[in-house]
Amino acid sequence: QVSLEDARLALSRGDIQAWFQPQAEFHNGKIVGVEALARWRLADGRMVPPTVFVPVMEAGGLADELTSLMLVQACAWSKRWAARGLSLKVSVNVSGHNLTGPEVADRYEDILREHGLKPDQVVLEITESSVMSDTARGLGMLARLRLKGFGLSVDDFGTGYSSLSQLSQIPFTELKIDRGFVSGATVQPRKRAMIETSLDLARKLGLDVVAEGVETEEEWQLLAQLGCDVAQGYLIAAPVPGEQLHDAIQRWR
Ligand code: G
Ligand code: G
Ligand code: NA
Ligand code: MN
Repeated sequence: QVSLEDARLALSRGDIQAWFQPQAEFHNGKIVGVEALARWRLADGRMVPPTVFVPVMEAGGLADELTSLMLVQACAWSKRWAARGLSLKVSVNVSGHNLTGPEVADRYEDILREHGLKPDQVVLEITESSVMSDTARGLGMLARLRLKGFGLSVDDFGTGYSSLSQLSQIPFTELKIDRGFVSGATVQPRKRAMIETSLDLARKLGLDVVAEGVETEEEWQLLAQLGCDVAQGYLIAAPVPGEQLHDAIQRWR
């Protein structure tokens, strides 16, 4: 649907932007973080979904360029929000294609330093486990990032893209419960059981728990009662461009 050349051009022209979706603490509703999500707007206004262009970029060797761009934008916005009194952690998605060697970890650290951000203000969400869970290089690079102070989150927990073996090998700080378990959990005991078991494991490993795809007040109530720490989903806000984040947060509660 999109060519590698299109993707390369879009990156260099600035047609790819980070949008941000807020994350709220269950216990008081306070917004404590955002997830950066890549958005590509074509000249005619149509959007190319990340599920289409991210794999093209990854296959074509552009994974690192995309992630660096997302980190730079996350840092830049983080500083602007801080100036407006919003102190937020920023989560950025990475995949096995990003974990190519120690020099990449050093560069991510450099990007933060250039923007005056501390690594403990940034969480890297690990998707597509396969590539890195079986390479020593990927595991080594994640360990290096963690030592530098970056948070590490296991994304889509409970789906095929994340696994218990990943959890045991990588020094994660956070677990994101996949929205497939959140949706329907109020009426399906089996989904609720999956969430309870994930929470139990996360507690024992000392991980923060983020519930993804929270869409209704009923889901919020259930997840709060079960003991999740942080919620992300349309109930709070959809992903928005950086300049709209402040307003999106104002509309929430
Ligand atoms: O934003 P949306 O829900 O459409 O995202 C669809 C998928 O694309 C999600 O799995 C999300 O993690 C992924 N995605 C969005 N932005 C990025 C990015 O910057 N890097 C990577 N690797 N994946 C991303
Ligand atoms: O795989 P990852 O968790 O990064 O995917 C995030 C994706 O989920 C983004 O594309 C985002 O737009 C989408 N998303 C965020 N909140 C909700 C929600 O409440 N419901 C649904 N269906 N999708 C959501
Ligand atoms: Na993610
Ligand atoms: Mn997810």
